[in-house]
Amino acid sequence: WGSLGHITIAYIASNFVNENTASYFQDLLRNDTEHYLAGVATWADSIRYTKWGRFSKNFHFIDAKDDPPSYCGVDFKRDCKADGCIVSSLQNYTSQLLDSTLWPWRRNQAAKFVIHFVGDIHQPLHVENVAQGGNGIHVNWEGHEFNLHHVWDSSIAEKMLGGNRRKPYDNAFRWAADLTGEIKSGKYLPVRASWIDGLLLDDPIATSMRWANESNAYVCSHVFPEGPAAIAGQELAGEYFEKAAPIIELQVAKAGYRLAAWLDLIAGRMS
Ligand code: DCM
Ligand code: DCM
Ligand code: DCM
Ligand code: ZN
Ligand code: ZN
Repeated sequence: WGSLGHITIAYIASNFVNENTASYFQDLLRNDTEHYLAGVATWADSIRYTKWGRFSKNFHFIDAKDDPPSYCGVDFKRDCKADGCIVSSLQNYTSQLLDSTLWPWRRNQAAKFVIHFVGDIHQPLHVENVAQGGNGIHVNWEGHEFNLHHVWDSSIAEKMLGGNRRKPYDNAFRWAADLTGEIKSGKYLPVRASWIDGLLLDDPIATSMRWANESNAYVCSHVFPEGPAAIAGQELAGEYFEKAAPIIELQVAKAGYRLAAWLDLIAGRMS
């Protein structure tokens, strides 16, 4: 996701964590405001292109070698590269968060990675190999050329919200309030329990593989409903947008709610 998606997910999570979790992560992240999660949600993107942060470049995705739209699916052994992927990274940084022998700065950094990667794994094109998660597919967006990955990361959500793209925190705060309402008492209330069913703190791989497979299924149904070749060069801000927008909203809501539950489990174990 772009900044808007990541910050929204973090604000949703801060609306659902319990009090103990909030103070635990406010301490660890050295920020006692309501922005303690939102403020670090894009940190992992800010370092991935730097020299020291380059090691984490491949941690934002897993390249599922499936064949959309006829077959979708992620396979950890097949798809996770030897130097890591988003699933192994969630496992690694979750274990670091649970390791009280590590220096606090290591756990601080682990928290920032977990907050970011729980978000990215819910973006369908972060769990797909085709054209490097859609980066190699050129499409049109309101008449301008973009790549498909960027459209799913940012353009669709930005169009849904309107407002000023240069103020992601304001927009994210409002979007998060909206989605929080839908989870608490609106259209997501009947399904929210299923979102956190089977969360296993002792098996972050199994847990995040469920998230990855669920997200990857949308590659077949909504990203490439007629296959990758059919989408190249198409204008996506019309009908395609109308179908994709509800999926993005759902995935962002789910990611925020799951992040809250995951952080609750971690803070619960540590106190
Ligand atoms: N980004 C960055 N530095 C760059 C290029 C991009 O910080 N040189 C950030 C801005 C985008 C985000 O990365 O919002 C996109 O990240 P991903 O492409 O991991 O979703
Ligand atoms: N960090 C690191 N290696 C360094 C310097 C900092 O891993 N050489 C980590 C520690 C923090 C994060 O980067 O978790 C950024 O820290 P801060 O926000 O305190 O600058
Ligand atoms: N990305 C992805 N799958 C890949 C390669 C990249 O999901 N196989 C994501 C990470 C960034 C965006 O695409 O969000 C741009 O990546 P890069 O800057 O590495 O091209
Ligand atoms: Zn992305
Ligand atoms: Zn990312």
